[in-house]
Amino acid sequence: LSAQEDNYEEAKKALSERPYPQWFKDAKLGIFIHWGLYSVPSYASKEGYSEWFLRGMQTKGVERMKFVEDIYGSNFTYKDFAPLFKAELFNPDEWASLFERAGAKYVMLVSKHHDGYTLWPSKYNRNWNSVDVGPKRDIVGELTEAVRKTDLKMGLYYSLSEWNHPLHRWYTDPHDSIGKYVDEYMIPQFKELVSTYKPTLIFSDGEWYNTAKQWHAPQLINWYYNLVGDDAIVNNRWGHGLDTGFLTPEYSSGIKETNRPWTEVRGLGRSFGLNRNEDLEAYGTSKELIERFAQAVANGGGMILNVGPKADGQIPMIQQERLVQLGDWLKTNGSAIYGATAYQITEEEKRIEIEGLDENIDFNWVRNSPMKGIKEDNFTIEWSGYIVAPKKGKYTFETKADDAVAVYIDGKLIIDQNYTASGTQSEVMDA
Ligand code: FUL
Repeated sequence: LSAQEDNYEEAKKALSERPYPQWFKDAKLGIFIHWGLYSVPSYASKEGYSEWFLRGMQTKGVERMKFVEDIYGSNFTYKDFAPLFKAELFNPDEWASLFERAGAKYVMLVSKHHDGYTLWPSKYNRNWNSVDVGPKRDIVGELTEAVRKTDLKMGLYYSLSEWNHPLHRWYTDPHDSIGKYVDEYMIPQFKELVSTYKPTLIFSDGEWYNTAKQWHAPQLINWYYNLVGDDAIVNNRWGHGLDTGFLTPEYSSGIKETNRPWTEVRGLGRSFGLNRNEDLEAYGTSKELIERFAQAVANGGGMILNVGPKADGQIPMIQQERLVQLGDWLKTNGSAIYGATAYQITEEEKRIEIEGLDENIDFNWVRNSPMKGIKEDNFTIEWSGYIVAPKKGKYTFETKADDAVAVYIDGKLIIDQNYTASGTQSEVMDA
C-alpha cells in the first residue's frame, strides 16, 4: 500500500459513506464453490467441514489420521494430495450454466482456503497453486471467463490467514506477529488476485484472530472498490474494529439486522467441501431447501448456497439436482423473490401483547412457516426479527393454504402473507 492508501481512519470513513450496490440486494441467491486439495480426501466427521482437512492432520485428529493412514499410507502428507487433484472433468461452462439454471445471480469461488493452495497461478505461491501442481489449470481464470459469458456476476472467496504459511502459521504463531506475513505476502497476493480477475464480489475469511487494522482491511477494500467500481461489494469478515460489508451468518437466517445486506451461507449438506462421509439425510429435501431460502428472503436476506465438487471436477448429482429444483421453483416464484425487501410489521403490530397461552399448544406449523420463528418458553413470537410483545386476547393462527399464512389477534387480521408456509392446520386459542 502506498502512504496515501495507508490511512486507516480515512479509509474506514470512506467505506461508511459508500452505499451497497442495489444489484446485490436484489440478487438473493449466490452459489459458493469450495473446491481444492481437500476435495481429494473429501472426508470429515458427519457434521464436520471437510475443507478443514489439513487442520485435522495438524492437530492429529484421530478420525482423520486413521483415514489418511488406511487409504494413503503412513508417510502421506497433505502436500501429497496435490498431484491427485486432477480436475479432469472440470468444465467451467457447464458449471456456469448449472448455476444459471439454479436461478443464482452470482458465483463465489474459493480462490484460496485456509490451506493456502491457490486455484490461480499466484507468483507468491510457486508449487502451491493449481497451475504448478494438480490440475495444471487456472481455475479462477477459467471459471471467471465462463461466468462472465452468462448474466451472473463473479465473486471470489479469499482466506486472509493460512494454517501453514512460513511467515505466519495461524494457530501456532502469536497473533500479533502477523505483520510481515501481511506486508510481504497477503497484501501483494490479494492485489495480484483482485487486479487479475477483477471479481465483482469478494468474500474474505480467516480474519478472526486479528484486527482490521492489522489486515489493512479498509484500505484494501477501498482500493478494490476504486478498481472495480460501483457494482463491487465485499462481505463482513475483515477483522475486529471494522463493520462493513454484507453479513454472512453460517447456517442461520434468524438475523435481526436490517440496514446491512446479508446472506445466509450454507452448504447443501453440512460441509462446504464435499464430505463423502455424510448421509443422504444431511442434504435435506428440496422442499426444506426452498423453505430455508424463502425464509432468508422474507427476513430481508439472501443465501449463498454451496456446492462441493469432487476432485475430478464433477458436481455431485444430488447437488446438481437440488440446484435445478431450486431453479425450477424460482422460475415460478422468482418474481416474489428477486428484488424483495424484508417483511415488515407495523409499529402497532410490534406492540401487540400475547400472554397466558396454553403451554401445550403445538406451534410446529408456525415454526415451519418461513416468515417467523417462535420461542416456546415464554411464547414470544418473532417476525423478521421483531418481537411481538404480550397482550391478552383471542388469537387465531391459521395457514390459509399451503402457500399463505394469516394471523388474527383479537379477531383482527394482522398478518396475511403469501409466503410458502408448510402447515395447513389452524389453531384457535383463547387466553
Ligand atoms: C468459514 C470457513 O472456516 C469454512 O471452512 C468455510 O469456508 C466457511 C464459508 O467460512 O469460516
